[in-house]
Amino acid sequence: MTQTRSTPQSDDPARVAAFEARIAAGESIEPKDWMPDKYRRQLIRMMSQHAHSEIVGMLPEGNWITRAPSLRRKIALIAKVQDEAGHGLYIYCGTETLGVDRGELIQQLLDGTAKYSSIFNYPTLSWADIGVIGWFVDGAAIVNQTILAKASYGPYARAMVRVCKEENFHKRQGYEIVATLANGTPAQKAMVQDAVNRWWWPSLMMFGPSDTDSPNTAELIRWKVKRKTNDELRQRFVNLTVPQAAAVQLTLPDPSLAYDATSENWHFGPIDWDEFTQVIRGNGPCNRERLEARRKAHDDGAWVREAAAVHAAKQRAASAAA
Ligand code: BYC
Repeated sequence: MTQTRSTPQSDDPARVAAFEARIAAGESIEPKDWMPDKYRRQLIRMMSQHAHSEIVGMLPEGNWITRAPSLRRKIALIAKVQDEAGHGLYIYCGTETLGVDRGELIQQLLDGTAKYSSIFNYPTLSWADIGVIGWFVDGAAIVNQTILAKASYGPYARAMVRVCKEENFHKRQGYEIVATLANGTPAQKAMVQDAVNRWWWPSLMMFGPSDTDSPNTAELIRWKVKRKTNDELRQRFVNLTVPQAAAVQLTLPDPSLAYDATSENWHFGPIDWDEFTQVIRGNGPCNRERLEARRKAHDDGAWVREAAAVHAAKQRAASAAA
C-alpha cells in the first residue's frame, strides 16, 4: 500500500472535490494518485470482470481449434485465442495497480463469486459460430472498448488501446469466415444463418442492462470511466452491424428491426432480460461447464506456479547473498 492510497476514512469531501475537478479537467488518474475508495472499488470490479471475461472467453473458441477446417483457419484461431489470454493477463496487471492481488481475483472466479461476460455461457455448435463470434462478440467488444480507451484511469485506458488493435483483427477474421460461408453451398449458408440467429440476442446483452436498470452507470459516467451508457453503445453496435449483415445477405433474427431516419438509428425489438438475469446468475447453458474447465486448467497448472515460486525464491536469495 502506498501512502497516497485512499481508505474509506480518507474520502473527505475536500479530497473528493479535488479529485472530481481533475476528472472534469480530463486528467488521467494514475496508480499512485489519490482516488476515492469507491472509484478504486468500481475499477477493481469492472476490470477484474473484464479480465475474467477474456480468460473464460478463450473456452468457446478453444473448443474449435482441433476442428478448424484448414491449416490457415487453425493458425488464425490459435492466434486469436492466444491474444485473449494476453488481454486477460494484461488487464489483471492493470487491476493489480489498484492494490489487489490477481490470485485473490482468480480465486473469486474459480469459487463462482465473480462475474464474467454473459456471452461466454453459450455453446459453439458449429464452425460458423467461430465466424459469428469474431463478427458479433469481438465487434461488440470493440464498440465498448474503443470508448474505454478514453477511460479516466490511465492503466485501463492504455490497456484498451492495445486490446482494441487486436480485437479489430479478430473481428475481420470472423467476418471473413462468415462472408465465405454466406457465399458457399446452401448447407454452409444455412449453418451461418443458424449461428447468426443464436448469437444475435446474447451479443446485444453483452452491453449490460438497459440504462434504467444499470446501477453502476451513473457513477461510472460521472467519473469518466464509462463515456457512453450501455444503451448508447448497444445502439451503436446495432447501427454498425445491420449493414454488415445486409452486405453478406444474412438476416438478423429481429422482425422489429427498422431504420428511423429522424434519429438515424436502427430500432430493434425487446431484449429478453429474464434470459440475461438467468445467465449472469449462473444458470446459462454453459456456466457450469465453463467454470469446471477453468478449475481444471487451474489445477493442472499448479506445478507451473509452484516451480515459478521456487525459482523466484531462489532468485531473491541469490540477489540477497550478492
Ligand atoms: N455479463 O450496472 P451495470 C471480450 C453485470 S471480453 C455479465 O450496467 P457496469 C472477448 C455488471 O457487472 C469483453 N454481467 O454494470 C473475449 C453488474 O454486476 P455487479 C468483456 C454483466 O459495470 C474473448 C450488473 O450486471 N467486456 O471482449 O456499469 C473473445 C449491473 O450492470 C453484463 C468487458 O468486460 C454482462 N454482459 O456495465 C471475444 C468490458 N452486463 O458487478 C471477445 C468492460 C452487466 O454490480 N466492462 N453485468 O454485481 C464494461 O464495459 C461494463 O462493466 C459493462 C457493465 C458494460 C459490461
